[in-house]
Amino acid sequence: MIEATQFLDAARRQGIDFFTGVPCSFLTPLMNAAISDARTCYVGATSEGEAVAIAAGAWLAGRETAVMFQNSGLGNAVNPITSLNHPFEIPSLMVVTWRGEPGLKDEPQHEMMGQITQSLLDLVGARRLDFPGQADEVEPCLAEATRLMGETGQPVALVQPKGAVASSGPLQDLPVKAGPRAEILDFGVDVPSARRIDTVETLASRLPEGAAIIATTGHTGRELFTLGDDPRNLYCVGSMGGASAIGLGAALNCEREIVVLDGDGAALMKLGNMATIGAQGPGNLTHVILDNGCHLSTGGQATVSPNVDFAGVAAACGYRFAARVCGIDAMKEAVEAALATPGPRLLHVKVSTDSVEGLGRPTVAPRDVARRFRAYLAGPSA
Ligand SMILES: Cc1ncc(C[n+]2csc(CCOP(=O)(O)OP(=O)(O)O)c2C)c(N)n1
Repeated sequence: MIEATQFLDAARRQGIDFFTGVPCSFLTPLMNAAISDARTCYVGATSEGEAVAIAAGAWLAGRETAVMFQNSGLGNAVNPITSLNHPFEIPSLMVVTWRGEPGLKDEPQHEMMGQITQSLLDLVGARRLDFPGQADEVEPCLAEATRLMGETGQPVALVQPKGAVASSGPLQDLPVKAGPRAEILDFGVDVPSARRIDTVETLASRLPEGAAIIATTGHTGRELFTLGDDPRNLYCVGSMGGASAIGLGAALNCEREIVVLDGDGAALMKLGNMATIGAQGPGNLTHVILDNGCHLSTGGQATVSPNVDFAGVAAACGYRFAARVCGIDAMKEAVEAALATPGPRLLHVKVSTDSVEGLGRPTVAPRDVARRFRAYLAGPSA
């Protein structure tokens, strides 16, 4: 058995001081110690996949990260691990608990995952090391994990068995305080919606110098690329729904304005992300949901977005600016008003279903996109 502080101190010595995750009773000592320690940053996520994406965003902004969750949440994390960490070569330490360990008494819902946790981690390409069993194993374990992450650019997982960490001191957590609810603004009601590519162009040309843009999977990222490749752009070719969580991780760790281009389908897939953004409240984050009412990238199947007031959701989640926008002129006004207000900000922009002839695909490999984006975020902001 080890002490939580031994693990956290050793992690910090390796530069790992940004933690995110979803609780598990096996994780209580480690997670509560990370939350309570003023020298580490901890962001509670609504799902394990969100945590993986938040950590990726933090890494892009220069942090070294650890994600902690129960093995039952590994399923929730498979998509971002395989389509974000893997292609972009974004490393993160992953502490995954071992509920349902064969031979130990546990609940029936953990039995199957308990049998496949290690093989599932192997399958998704995470490198795996044994969780340190005693104090003198902690430092070498974290040093080796850091070496492996540097060498491979991939996550390294430690499967934490029951009782591996001694209970730590009392949890010192700051409860989330609900602030005043933002008034929902309307820009350009009852005007025809514009093409998404024109809307993105209008937005991109109005951003302050030094802003960065994170575009969701599918045609949105391809349209951003078609408008002009730039080191300030991150094209999320996978991790559907993860763009806003990546944006949160980045915004919390850099001064720059971070702009997320989301789709209605993608935003609905990970609606919990908005609750985390509202609670964390980064002033430099603008979340733009480009709502064409369908999954255009996969053939136009309807989403339920006509029934969803994203600006209302954002206001209810604690965003400080929330607006509904329709049309190019309205977009110009809305961007100006949004950027004059501290974030987080949400622009729910109705766009048409027109697609673009000859749409490009990012020609820069995801690995290189991630590294140039990380270098861009590290550079002097305007
Ligand atoms: C987890 C996951 N499920 C499904 C897909 C397939 N897929 C790619 S883009 C897309 C549609 C995204 O819809 P939306 O966010 O509304 O953007 P749009 O297609 O309209 O540009 C889907 C379903 C995927 N890439 N990942």
